[in-house]
Amino acid sequence: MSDVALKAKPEAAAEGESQNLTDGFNLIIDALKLNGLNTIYGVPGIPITDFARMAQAEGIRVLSFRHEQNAGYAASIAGWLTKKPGICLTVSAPGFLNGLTALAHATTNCFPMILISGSSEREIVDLQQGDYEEMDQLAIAKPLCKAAYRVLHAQDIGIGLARAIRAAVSGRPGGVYLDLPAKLFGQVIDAEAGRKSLVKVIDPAPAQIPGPDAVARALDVFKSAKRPLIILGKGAAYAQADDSIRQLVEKSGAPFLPMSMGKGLLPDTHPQCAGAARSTVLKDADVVLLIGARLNWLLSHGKGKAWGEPHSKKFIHIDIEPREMDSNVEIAAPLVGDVGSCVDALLKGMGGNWAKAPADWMAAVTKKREENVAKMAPRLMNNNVPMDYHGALGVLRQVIKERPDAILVNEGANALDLTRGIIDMYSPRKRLDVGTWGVMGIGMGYAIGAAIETGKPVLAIEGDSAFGFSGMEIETICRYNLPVCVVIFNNDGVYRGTDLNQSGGSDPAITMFVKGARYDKMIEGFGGVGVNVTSPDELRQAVNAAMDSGKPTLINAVIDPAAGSESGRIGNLNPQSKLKKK
Ligand code: OXT
Ligand code: ADP
Ligand code: MG
Repeated sequence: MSDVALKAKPEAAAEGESQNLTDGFNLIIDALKLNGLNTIYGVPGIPITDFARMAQAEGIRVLSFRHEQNAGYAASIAGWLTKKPGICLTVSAPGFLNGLTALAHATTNCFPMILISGSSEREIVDLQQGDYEEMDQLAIAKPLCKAAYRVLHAQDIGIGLARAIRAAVSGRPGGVYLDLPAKLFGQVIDAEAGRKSLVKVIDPAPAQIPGPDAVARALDVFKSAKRPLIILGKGAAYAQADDSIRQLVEKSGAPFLPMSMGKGLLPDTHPQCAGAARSTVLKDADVVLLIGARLNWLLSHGKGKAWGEPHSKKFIHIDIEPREMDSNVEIAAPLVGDVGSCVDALLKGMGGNWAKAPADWMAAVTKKREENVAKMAPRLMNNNVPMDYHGALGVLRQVIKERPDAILVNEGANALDLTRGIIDMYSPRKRLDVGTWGVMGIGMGYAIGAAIETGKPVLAIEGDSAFGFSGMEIETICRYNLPVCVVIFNNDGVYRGTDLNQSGGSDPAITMFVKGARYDKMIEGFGGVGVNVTSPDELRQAVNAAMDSGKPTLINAVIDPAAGSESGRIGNLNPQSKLKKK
């Protein structure tokens, strides 16, 4: 921690009072650094510009974005990757609101993040007298995050940040809002009192050990399985209990199904991986062990046709949040605790003589998996022009195979669903995507956050629509010279580029973009490398060059506008009118 001695001269010192003073600016910086929070993602402006300048001067890495939402997504993924809250800094009202979507996204996805926003004069805001950017930000943030706090006095900054950190990372992680009114920054207090007021948070996310009865119950149910299945969610990846999870899976001999951001916890090429036999394992398993994955829409709520109902499946559920149990279906063996402690307790209980899952079950899963892989294989080898998704992804799959440490960011509809299925992941926390809400717009923020936090090369595979939500941040990528290669699957629109305006009028159809757009030209304007490719061979060359050079690159990959389908793999969620068309 830097000394809380004066860095910028607070006002009172000029008036000849004590020289040993500090102020809100310095205390916030010192509190962040004391807790190892050394990176801020944000957008400057009133009232936080000087704060951000001083933070940079004091050695905090401050990344300036073009829009707060993207800074917020960067902070949210930084939290997931590091288990420390990612920090997003915004100005008041509009900047705060721009950051709020990302805060809600962090909360929904259980990523630890703190949105710190400057705010206007409390007295004027509360009397609604029309201050500059007047808004009751605390009240608005509350329903969208785990906790929301406001600090009014400089001596409370240390406690305020400590509360925010604990709320973000303890128990189920999530988003926290910290409201800092403009007046707070300039408040001056005695430097020694200020130093003493800071809090270094000890053990911010304490282990949550499962009860012995719950462990014994879970083992009983698991042992009774004839067709066990282990589902690995993004909570399992977040926990960073990678070795224990691998041991549990291998000891059990059961097939495992990785959720999208759980991919790579064990390699997708592992003999027990059931990613390519998804329908079969969900339908036929008799005991399902969920590790850090919720039975939400992405798992058909644990019921219905996808789960082979009527059935007599039993669920064992590991989650840190007790209220997640029985949220959608009855959980036979709830195991409440942190993933690392729960998995270690199961491993201990399994001992050295645990009988592996019946061989005929694993054989049935392997058969289905091999059939699906074989069906897909020829499609991935094509060198067609115009390119289809499979031809392009066949190339990108090889790029990741050769660089298993690279981070893959992915959003879109077809561009998302086909990438998830086709590109194998080999190592944990390398696949970052739209998450629980299916949000378009995470792309460039995630790419920047991942490059900054991990120092690894990033490949972002983006639908052309998805990219548009955060596209301006390619300037940010160029400005910080980050090793990010963006591949835009350009099929002229949302889902497809072939829609017609059903009125017959001259406006384009609602899902259509400018035909033949050249996104590669955008990055050239900022000094990055832009490439236009029309075949898988050209794509291979361009991506390899980008990943090898580490230069900010944007590849416009021209995809057949007719290749996609409505909403990718989730077209069934679109409501349709049963009435006849007019
Ligand atoms: O077992 P079976 O036989 O069933 O086979 C399965 C697997 O076993 C098999 N498989 C494999 N086979 C062979 N080899 C391998 N390696 C392999 N791996 C798997 O393949 C099948 C399918 O497997 P999968 O995918 O795992 O299974 P399934 O059944 O699909 O899984 C179900 C789900 C629900 C878990 C899965 O589909 C999933 O995770 N889906 C996530 C979907 C999602 O979140 N989508 C994003 C939102 S869509 C929409 O909302 C969009 N918007 C609106 C919008 C949004 N979202 N946000 C905001 C802020 N504003 C607006 C917009 C604007 S998308 C969108 C833009 C789209 O246009 P773009 O231009 O960006 O993109 P393009 O579509 O490319 O044009
Ligand atoms: P996915 O979308 O991959 O299925 P979800 O976001 O639905 O994953 O579920 C993640 C779950 O993981 C959440 O219910 C969350 O409470 C839980 N979780 C997060 N961190 C931990 C942890 N360290 N230990 C146990 N559970 C955790
Ligand atoms: Mg598209």
